[in-house]
Order: sequence, then structure tokens, then C-alpha cells
Amino acid sequence: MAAIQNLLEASSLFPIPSGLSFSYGTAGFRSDASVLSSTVFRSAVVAALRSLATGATVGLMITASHNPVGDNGVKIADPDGGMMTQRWEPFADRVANAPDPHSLVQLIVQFAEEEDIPLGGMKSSEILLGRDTRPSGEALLEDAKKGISAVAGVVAVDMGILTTPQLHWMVRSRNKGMKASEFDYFSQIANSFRCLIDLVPKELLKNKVEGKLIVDGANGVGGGKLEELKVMLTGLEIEIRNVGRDGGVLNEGVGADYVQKEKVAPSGFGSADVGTRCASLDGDADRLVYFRVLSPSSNTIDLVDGDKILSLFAVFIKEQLSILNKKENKDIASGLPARLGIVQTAYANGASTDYLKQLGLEVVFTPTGVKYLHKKASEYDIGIYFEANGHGTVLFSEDFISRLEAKQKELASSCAGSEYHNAALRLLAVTQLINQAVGDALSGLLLVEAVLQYFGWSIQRWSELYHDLPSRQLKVKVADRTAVVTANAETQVVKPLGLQAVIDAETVKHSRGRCFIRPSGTEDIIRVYAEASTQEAADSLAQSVVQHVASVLGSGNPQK
Ligand code: 16G
Ligand code: MG
Repeated sequence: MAAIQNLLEASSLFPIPSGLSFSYGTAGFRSDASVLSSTVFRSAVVAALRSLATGATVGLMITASHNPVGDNGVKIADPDGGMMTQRWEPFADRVANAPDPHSLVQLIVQFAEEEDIPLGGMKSSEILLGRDTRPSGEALLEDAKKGISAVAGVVAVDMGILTTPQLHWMVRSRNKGMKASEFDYFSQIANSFRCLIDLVPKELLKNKVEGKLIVDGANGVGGGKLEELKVMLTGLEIEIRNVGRDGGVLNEGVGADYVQKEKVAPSGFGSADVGTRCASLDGDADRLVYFRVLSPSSNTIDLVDGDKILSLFAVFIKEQLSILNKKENKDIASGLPARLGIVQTAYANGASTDYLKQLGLEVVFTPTGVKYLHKKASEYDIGIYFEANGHGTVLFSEDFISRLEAKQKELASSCAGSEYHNAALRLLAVTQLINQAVGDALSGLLLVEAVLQYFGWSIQRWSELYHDLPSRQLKVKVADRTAVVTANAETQVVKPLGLQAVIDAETVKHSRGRCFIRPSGTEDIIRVYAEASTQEAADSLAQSVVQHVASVLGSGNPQK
């Protein structure tokens, strides 16, 4: 069959590098860019098959997020704009590692049969391609195009340089039959931001949030995109640094990952910025953290991480819902009942979880990785999820959005301009502003800014919602990270047997102690997280657990 022959010939131009094995991992394939050609080609084949299988547009993004500039990676976005279904991950792994073109094609033919995918049929579908600003991206994107054209009936649409969340947004919009260009993305979030600012209660305008926001673009794709978006924004003063044009290196001493892990100001920020509200994006702009430089003589910061962004959003949304559901609200025949769920991982600071529970919110936990949090959050009418590292968003169910729209219309005719009507309009604006496909630093940043203006809060006031418990994260190099198996959203070690009891015995020695270990999904290491009432106690708990892990699993030294 011509289609098979075509695939065979195309893949023979992309031999896999010897001695390496690739794994789809927490967020797609990632590696040194120089060895990724065949992986990108083959991932594009997988994306093409996914598109044929679903009969819908699929996305393929070339990025390695916060990794060093020499790395690159590739991940696939499903038709709903979320991560590729986990069910297909083992297939993606087998495709990436098939030793030669013949076994590759055999694998694909067999999978296509099992999944009823029309190879070589008349069906036609498309893949949206995007890449970040990495120098290796351009060539890898060409490899992806070859992978797509090797599958009959599928076409590649090159969307150019994008943030990861922009591409996910475009895939989702395209499949919903909505406008999906970059201009549409910018317009939608700029307009909904404007709408939220216009809805700030007049009496609160006097508390106007002081001063400008300074954003660290990680020398990645986000800074330049924010510059474009900024032109369309009113009601916000932003200065953008580390845009990647002045010799700064991607993710080197800059970016959300660096700021969150090291708890220091990124390069380009210093004494002149003390007290100012600052934000940091990661290399592909799907993570966001805020911070405030504390002292003119050092680069220490007050970190306002994903947990606090989540808390800010939760307080705001809860307030809008309680306005709509006020008992004395005679203007509405019925309120707007909504199941609001908060999704965190074990990395969430214990103080944030306590705070959210004190607000009466339902808090649930999943393993690390956006795909797990996103899935859980989608089970609610409104699901807010964030990892402490700044990945997160707010999801609204279709059913809730249609009830909200109906309520808005009802209120517009009965009590336009009332607080009830405004609360409905605010929630509707949030559904438009915040990226429904995936966590998005740019839209997240605008929602933070709108909510701060709504409450009239400075970054300091926001940060004081609760005080983080001191914590420490360490990593241990081990011979085989898969030897560690966890359960209960990574809070319990199931294998090796006995290790959890040892961790428990160490943990109870410390007031407010909490500790867990997990194999990293992106590096060949075991991560150790400890929390306690003092920094010394958190450090000592982490250290002692590192020692136990090393002695059970045979390893080198703990690393920060
Ligand atoms: C990836 C994940 C992130 C997770 C991190 C954990 C996505 C888009 N990104 O960056 O959610 O927090 O991996 O890394 O899913 P680790 O497994 O090495 O600790
Ligand atoms: Mg990222």
C-alpha cells in the first residue's frame, strides 16, 4: 500500500540515536536537542495518527520549557486542548524507541488496526505546530512537518513561534469552531481583562493598586508575547525584562523555575525594585510565580507561588459565587449552585491547604504533573488547580457556563448593574480570560492583576493571606528511580517495602513535620520534600530522609 511505503521511506531518513531510550514522561519527550530529530519526526507521526483517530485538529509543540537552552522537547495536545490522552503514552514510547523503520511501521500498522485508524484513507485532518524561541526549534519543526506529511490525509499548519498555552488554546478553539489565530487569543484575553477591570466596584477604586508590575520573561517566548499583548491592554502598567534580546540566556538565572526553586530574584532585578510587584514566567510561559525583592543589599525575595495564586483565585471566585447565592437576593428566583473544587499536589505548602480548608473549600490531591491535576479539576463545575511551581488554571464545566450565561441574561433584564449582575459578569469574564485548555502564565497574570485591583490588595497584602511553613526540597541520584513506587497522590511509598515506616519515624520527630519522596518524571533522580515549623527542622528532616533513601537505594550525595 502506498501509504505504508511512504511512511517506511520517510522514517528511514530519521534513524534513532544509538544507546538512548526516550520516554514521553510528565510533559512529553525531552532531551538534548542534538538527539531529538527522530523523536520529533516520530512524535509528529503519533500526532497525525491521533488526529486521524479523533477526526479532529491536534497540536504539536516543540519546547523544553524551563530546561537549559541546549535541550528541546516535543509534546502533543489533544483535540480538547489538553495533554495527549495518557492511554496513548505507551504507544508514543514504543514509536519513539522502535529500532528501525520496519519495526516502526509494523507497530503503527498494528496500532492503527486495533484503534480503527484509517491509514491511507480519504479522511483529512490537521496538526497545528508551534515552537518556542530555542535555536534548535526551527530545524526540529521541519522534522515534525516531515513526520506529518509521512501520514496520508494529514496536513501540518505551522503557527510559528508561540507559548505552549497559546498552541493548546488554538487547538481547543479550532475544534470548537471558534476563531483561533494569535490575534484572536490576544483579543479575547485583553477584552476579558478590560471587562474585569471595568467591573471593579467603584468604592474599591480608591484603593487602586499602586505602581507597575515588572515581569521576568525568562529570556524565553513569553516576554515577547507579553510585549505584543501589552499594546492591547488598558488599566495596567507593565515593564518586561529578560525578553531574550540582550544577550541573556534562556532559563539561565531567570524564569519561574529558578525563582521558585532558589527563592532569589532573577538576574536583571535588584535593589531598585525593592517592594515592587514582580512576576516571573518560565521558558514556554505555562508557569507563573510572583515575588517581591526584600532588601537592597541581597537578592532575597518574598515568593508568592502557585499555591498563593490558587488561593487568590479561590477567594475571588468564592466571593462571586456567594454574592450570586446570597439568601436576601430577591432579584434571582434561584441562586447559581456550583461545585467548587481545589486541586493541589503534595508539594502544596501545608499552610495553603489549611487556609483553603478554613475557607470551607473542598481540597483534593493528585500526583505531580499538569495532566493529573487538570483531569481532576474538570470533574467540578469550577475546578481550580495549581502546582506550587506555578502551573495551573481554572476550569469551568460546559454545564456551569451555560447556567451562568442564562443567569447573566436573567439578571440583565431584572437588575442590570446590581452586585448580582456584576458578579455573574465577572465570572463570565474569568471563563474567557483564563485558559481552559492548560495553565497559561499570560492569562493567569492578567487574572491575578484583575483580582488584586478588585480587592485593592498590594502584593504584600496578598502574600499575607497565610504564612508558608518552612520547607526544603532535595534530590538523590539513584541507580534506578523506578524502584520507588508511591500511592495516595505520592504521599506514601509503597516500594521499597519498609521505607515509608522510616520516613514516618523521622517525620514525627518534628513539629508540623511532613515529608514525602517521589521519583522525578523528568530527571533520573528521587525528589525529597520536607516541611516543618522551622527551617532547621525542615532541613534536618529532608537530610535524614535523603540519607535513608540513599542507603536503601544505593546512591551518591544529596543535591539541592
Ligand atoms: C513537568 C510538568 C509539571 C511538573 C514537573 C515535575 C507539565 C506541563 N509539566 O514540568 O507539571 O510539576 O514536570 O517535574 O506537566 P519532576 O517530575 O521532575 O519533579
Ligand atoms: Mg513550562
